[in-house]
Amino acid sequence: MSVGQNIPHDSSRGHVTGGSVFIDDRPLMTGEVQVLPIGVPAAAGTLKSIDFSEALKASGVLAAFTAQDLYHNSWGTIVPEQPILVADKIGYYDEPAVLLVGTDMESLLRAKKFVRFEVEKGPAIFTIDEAIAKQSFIYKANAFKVGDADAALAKAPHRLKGAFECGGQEHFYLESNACIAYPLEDGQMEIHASSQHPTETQHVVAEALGLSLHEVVCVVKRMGGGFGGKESQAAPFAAMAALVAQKMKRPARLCLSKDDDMMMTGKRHPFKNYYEVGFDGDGKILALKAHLYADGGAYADLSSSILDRAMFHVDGAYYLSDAFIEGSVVRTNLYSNTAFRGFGGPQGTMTIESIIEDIALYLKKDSLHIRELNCYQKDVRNVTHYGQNLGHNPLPDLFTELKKSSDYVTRRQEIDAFNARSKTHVKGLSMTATKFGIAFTARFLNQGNASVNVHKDGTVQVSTGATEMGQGVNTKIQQVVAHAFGIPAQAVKVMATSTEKNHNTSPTAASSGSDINCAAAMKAALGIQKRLAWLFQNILAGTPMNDIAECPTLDEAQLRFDEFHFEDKMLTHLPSGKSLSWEDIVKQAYFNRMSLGEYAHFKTEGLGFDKKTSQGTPFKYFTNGVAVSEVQVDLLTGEYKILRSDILMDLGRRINPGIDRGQVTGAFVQGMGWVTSEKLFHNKDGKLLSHSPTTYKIPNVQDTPRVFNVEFIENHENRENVHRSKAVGEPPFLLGISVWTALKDAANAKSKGLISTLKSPATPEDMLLELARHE
Ligand code: MTE
Ligand code: QUE
Ligand code: MOS
Repeated sequence: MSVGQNIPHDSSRGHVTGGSVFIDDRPLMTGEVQVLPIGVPAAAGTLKSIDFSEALKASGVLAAFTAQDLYHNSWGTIVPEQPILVADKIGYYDEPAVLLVGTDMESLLRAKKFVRFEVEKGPAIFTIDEAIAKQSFIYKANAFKVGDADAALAKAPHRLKGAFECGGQEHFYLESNACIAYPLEDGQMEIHASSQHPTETQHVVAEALGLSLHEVVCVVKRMGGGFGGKESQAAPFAAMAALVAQKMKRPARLCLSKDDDMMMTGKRHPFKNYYEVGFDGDGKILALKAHLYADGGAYADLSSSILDRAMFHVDGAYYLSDAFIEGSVVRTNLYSNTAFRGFGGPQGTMTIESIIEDIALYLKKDSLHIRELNCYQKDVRNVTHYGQNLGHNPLPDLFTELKKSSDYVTRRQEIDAFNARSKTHVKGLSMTATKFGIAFTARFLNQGNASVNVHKDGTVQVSTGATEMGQGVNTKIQQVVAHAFGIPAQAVKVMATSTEKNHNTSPTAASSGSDINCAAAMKAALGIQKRLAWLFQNILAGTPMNDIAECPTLDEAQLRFDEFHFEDKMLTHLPSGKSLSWEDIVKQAYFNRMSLGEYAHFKTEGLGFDKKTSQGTPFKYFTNGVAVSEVQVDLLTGEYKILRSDILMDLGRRINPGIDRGQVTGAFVQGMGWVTSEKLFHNKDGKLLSHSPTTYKIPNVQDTPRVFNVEFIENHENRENVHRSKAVGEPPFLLGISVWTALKDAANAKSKGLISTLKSPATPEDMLLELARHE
């Protein structure tokens, strides 16, 4: 019974002993070269020429390559418009333009300063409002429409109009983008990359080098974190390394420094969302009109899908009867923004959570009252603004239970008393929710494949398209396969991901990596289980080995599969109670010349969304949770502490409770960092200034909630997914928003009627400025 157990992450030992191999831990090959990409020193305009002649004379430098050396110089997951290396038009400051190649990184870093760029600077756009004014757009979404928002707004007793703004976020994975390209025979190429999307890496490398897909293999053992940042943007760096490997016929290693990675790669999309909301005197939302603007940066990347997901999540946990939601992605002269845990969901949901705090202040009511009043219900008010029925909806129960277990009502009273009394501090309290749609909204991505091989000694190797980035997908796959065969988890190894074994795979993303790949692996395992059951059925019937026919399909009814049970390293025939050990049945299958390997393809059923009408079922199911955070702000400095956060989530029946707990706490803290201390600064030329941990502040252990309670509800109703589990990777990120709404609640406690203008992130400095508005 491996499923449901807290077995350790398959790399936990390796990560703490140093045994885990990341890209730059791979041993140096004879003749291997190092690659250093160098970015242009301007955010917009034209690159006229690059002079690297002096750099080439430096010791240790072997070569330099530019856009002209590539067979094909554009890539892009959705729109192929981004250069791998700048050819002429410049998109953003520090955009890679030249590859310096040498024997070692020290030499390359010394030689870097001798590279000269001739640039004709052009006008640059750095903000969403500038981009709107100049009509600089990448994508406009079809509007989402339900009811009649204009009429409902006109009739609403109260209206608020405003703009909600949130900033970008650096992924801050511990392993920067990294890859090594090994040239093989006949011009083939083997890429080892830190990538969430080996298939796209294979694709971009092949195209850039003028190869076909069958001439390129991409292998991913693991990542030192991805968080969405290595979904699309790992690929161009692999193409750079592969270009060098192809030209020099030597292995080429490209491992970015933290600073270069931060300057060159995209981040979470900043959003500025204009809205008008109508509500009644009790706080019931009657209408919402919104236009979401995402800052896509210089290129399209995944921005259109990210905007879509923001528009799908603008309801948060709250029913909208009449809504009109528009969305646009603007083009600016900043690094191209990309996938980041939540994929637009946080930016959408935070808008309505912010609006609810405003309504509460306006009506002088507790924000939790407004939330409970508007929360999606079970039988009525349970259809989203895009027409999907929520099905089994635990949200009302989650609110009720957390309100009780966190002692919300009493603490609110205590906080009110504290705020009336204290001259030096102000406290805030707020509960927010997550209702995260599980599935790629791009329907074709909801597929995967797996192969399961049982070896003669009964141990098992599994290969899928899932990539391990710390989230524990390998451990979950290991558990479901071990469970299927009734063998210990240690008897199953999940192998490195490779496009040679699993092809045409989707990125490990949208929180559905574990769902899809566990399902594919279980399907493959089932094929083997059936053959073993068939064999045992024949053995029990006394069929001579030579006469055992091919295993029939279940429909042919000769195999009574449900009479067989795999558990405790035994295959048991339930009616007779007879059993054979796992090792024995495997050996017998081998000697009887039966296949002990299986490949399976899985696709998520039941998805259908019509882009024209913006109605349908984009998601398989939803993962829900609620969190309540309490903060204390110093009125003199704006500095704050998170005194307590309580989380309650519905993850169905968890495959690995410990791993899921880690995902919940990790995502919450990452979300909290986004809304509090993680702020990106650029100079007037658009160069990123906050490009290292000294200038970019992620949460550390003292910043996390002083009291931190994480609990789960029992839910055995999720029949949609593997062993009734629910996806966990991204949904709890949105619960970090409760820290920001609590900060807003604290500032609102000092408001004399002014509606908050607090933006996200709310750094201590921002808190001080917001408090000063109310003096
Ligand atoms: N957890 C760790 N430790 N490291 C990561 O990079 N990425 C997150 C989440 N949890 C990430 C993580 C993101 S953005 C996604 S989409 C999911 O994991 C992907 O994995 P899954 O689909 O298997 O849950
Ligand atoms: C969530 C995601 C992704 C998504 C949609 C989601 C994602 C992703 C894509 C995507 C969309 C169009 C493409 C493509 C990928 O959509 O990660 O190749 O053509 O890559 O709801 O996480
Ligand atoms: Mo996660 S942002 O879908 O890689």
